[in-house]
Amino acid sequence: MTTLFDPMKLGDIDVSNRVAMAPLTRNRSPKAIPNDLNVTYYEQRAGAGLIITEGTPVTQQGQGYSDVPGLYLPQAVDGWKKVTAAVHAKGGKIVTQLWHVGRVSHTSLQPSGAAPVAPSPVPAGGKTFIINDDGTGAFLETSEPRALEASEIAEIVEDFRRAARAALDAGFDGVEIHGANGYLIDQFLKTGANQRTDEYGGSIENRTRFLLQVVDAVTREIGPGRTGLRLSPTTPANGISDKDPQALFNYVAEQLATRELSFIHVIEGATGGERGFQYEGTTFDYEAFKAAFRKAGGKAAWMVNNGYNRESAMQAVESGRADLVSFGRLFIANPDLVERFKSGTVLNEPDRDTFYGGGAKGYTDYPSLQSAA
Ligand code: 8OZ
Repeated sequence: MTTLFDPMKLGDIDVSNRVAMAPLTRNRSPKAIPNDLNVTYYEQRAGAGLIITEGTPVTQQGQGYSDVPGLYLPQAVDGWKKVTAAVHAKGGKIVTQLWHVGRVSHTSLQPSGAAPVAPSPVPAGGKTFIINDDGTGAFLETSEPRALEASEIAEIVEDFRRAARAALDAGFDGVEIHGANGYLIDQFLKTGANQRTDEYGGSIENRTRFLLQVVDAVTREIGPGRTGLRLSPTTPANGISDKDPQALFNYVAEQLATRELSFIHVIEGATGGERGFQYEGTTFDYEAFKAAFRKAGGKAAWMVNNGYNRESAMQAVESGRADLVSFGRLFIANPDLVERFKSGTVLNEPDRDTFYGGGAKGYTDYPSLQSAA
């Protein structure tokens, strides 16, 4: 029987166990450059089978939050080199999450204070986290977006490709494309945000075009075995919704199946919330989604996320329902989460007040079993 603690191959990436660290926005990289505090944070968590970094915008236009590290400045690549070296020295594996927020941004974060971009001029209606000049943080309404021209879409695909190359230059084992949580790729996929009438809107095939162009550009650049993808079929995060997510994602599954990716990372239900959440008037079956992928020949590892604990994660892997499970909040509070899961030890509680922004407090000062002893 396969267990949560068994090694496996994720495409070209060998991992020592099936406990992954989920991507977590922490807003502790001023000027979009990873620093020594970030090195310590990731190094402490190298026991994860796979670390997926926080979302790293592929361009400044892809930024939606203050102080998140990017992959578009040479200094950021140098900063990430220290992170990947530290994680590798501890025997860990680490991929970075390639991110474009689309409409989930604020003019103050955009080049020349411009409007954020989106498939269509439909506001997200949510909030983004901004750090003021005095260092205090605030959640502000996202700004009104403008619709992308088709030629600009091709440029963003190219931005993803370039960032994937930068990721390998920075020493990452691969990348995870952020196709989830109401950000740009999810905005193209779903009817609630995409009102286009060109080849990027309307039919499921058209709405999926941008996702597949990004996947193909990234896999051509760094290889499919180093490329993962995160999806959230039914999340309401950042004001996103869809009229028929099952039909959409069964098509996505079939299209992805032929692309030999490293892993598919599925957020079940509402991100960080109710796992049974459904869009109004729809029902989505996660088992059917996975089955559609396997039936179409998809071999990528299947990673699940959202509110799992030790028992439910062990059960998910032992039953074969998932190959890996990722943990966000538990990894914030427990740098040695894998050791704690193995021994069944009590876990540290995460402190919400220090999730976004700030310094070492609530970031690198959670005790490991070893440091506590
Ligand atoms: C929480 C706060 C800010 C960003 C996501 C990148 O939901 C995020 C995010 C989460 O994927």
